[in-house]
Amino acid sequence: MEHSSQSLNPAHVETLDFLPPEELAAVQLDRLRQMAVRAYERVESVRQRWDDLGLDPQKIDSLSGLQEYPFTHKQDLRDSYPYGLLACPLEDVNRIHASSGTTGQPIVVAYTNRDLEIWSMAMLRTLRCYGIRADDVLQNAYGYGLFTGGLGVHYGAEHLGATVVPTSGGNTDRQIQVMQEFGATVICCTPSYFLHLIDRAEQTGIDFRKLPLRIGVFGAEPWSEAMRNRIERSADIRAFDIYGLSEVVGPGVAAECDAQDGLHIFEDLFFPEVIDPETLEVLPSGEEGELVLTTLSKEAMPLIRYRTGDITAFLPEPCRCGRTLRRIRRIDRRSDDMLIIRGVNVYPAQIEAALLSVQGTLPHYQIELMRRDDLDQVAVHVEVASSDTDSLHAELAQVMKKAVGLRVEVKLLSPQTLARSEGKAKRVIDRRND
Ligand code: DLL
Repeated sequence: MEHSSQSLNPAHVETLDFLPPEELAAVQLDRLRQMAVRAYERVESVRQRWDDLGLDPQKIDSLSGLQEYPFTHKQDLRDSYPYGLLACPLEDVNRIHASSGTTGQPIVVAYTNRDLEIWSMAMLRTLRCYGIRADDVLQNAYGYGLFTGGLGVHYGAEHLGATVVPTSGGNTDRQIQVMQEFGATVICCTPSYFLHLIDRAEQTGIDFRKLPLRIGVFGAEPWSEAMRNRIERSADIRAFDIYGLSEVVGPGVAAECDAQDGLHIFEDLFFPEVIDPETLEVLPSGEEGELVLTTLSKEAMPLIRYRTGDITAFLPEPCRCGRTLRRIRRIDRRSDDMLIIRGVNVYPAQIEAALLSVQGTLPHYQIELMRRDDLDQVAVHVEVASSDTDSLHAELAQVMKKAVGLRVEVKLLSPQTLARSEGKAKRVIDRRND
């Protein structure tokens, strides 16, 4: 079967996860050239830029040839808001999603009908990676709307044949009620929202471990291995990581498999590179850098060498699940996440790992940055279950100093003190310019 029709056939699409590497590379090269030519011919700003650099996409004859092409940045999407990067007439666009981002400056992403079908197939492959089946009842608590999480997961799950319960985000008590009454076996939401669901359920005397729930599909924000352990234990489920970003498609770019050891990238659809964010050189497998993605099938808004800002590395070993798709390490931070405190580089992920390594802490925390006497200070607010707060406080202060290399003020809170999020958690509050 032709690879292009395979991409759209639910019965065959999974074979793309297992292609021999040479065959995959041939599919990628063919699609890359077509994609680049499409962008060049149809997007004015792309053509101008490539003409200035003397680049002719017809001449791309190897995957490494892509390295001559300039990167696309988030700012390019903002500057072209809303329709400047479309590679098809608006009447061929079947759906729009948008993300407001942390800065509030919006970006828009567009899909033709074929783009939507391919996205559904990418999501179907994602859900199969986790072992989700047609007889599962899948509660989708990712937000429906301009955010890609809700509808992205929804159509993949419908194509899989699962029973979809489209709760969207929020309305926590109702989520729990639906989960119980409909017998959900799969829950999809951000990891932080799932922790909130667990908490709320406990308060009302409901134990997730006693429900039929067996799989969680968690992503859209960074989470750690320590967080996974806590989640899996408190709900007696397997918690899988799902990665994606609106600019490129939404969820369904990369997914963990049964091995829970890195995420397979759907490389026939998204060509990945890992670059050094300073020198911009492409890094060899195993080295940590910024993930750069090129869409290989998108009609409405092809993106060439999009700098995601997400930090990861390729895992060089083959995966024991047998998929030949390369894996990336879980994304625990972004290049713009880094906090510089009194000259020391600190990532929220380091703080989370340190906090959760101490028994008695709860996975609800917030990092506060302040300025006192012209010096940056960092305080970590964390909810704790323990009543022996004195020794816990001392232990946390010590662990934190070791992990971060700075004195961090630790503030212990009673359970349920911090505001909960229904989508992406806000972990850092910066009051340095207040
Ligand atoms: O968050 C798409 C999505 C929806 C992914 C549902 C997974 C599940 P955006 O709102 O555009 O899209 O945010 C994309 O979120 O560049 C990462 O920084 C972060 N992110 C997404 N998934 C993960 C993950 C959706 N599994 C941005 N781990 C990305 C860590 C993640 N960070």
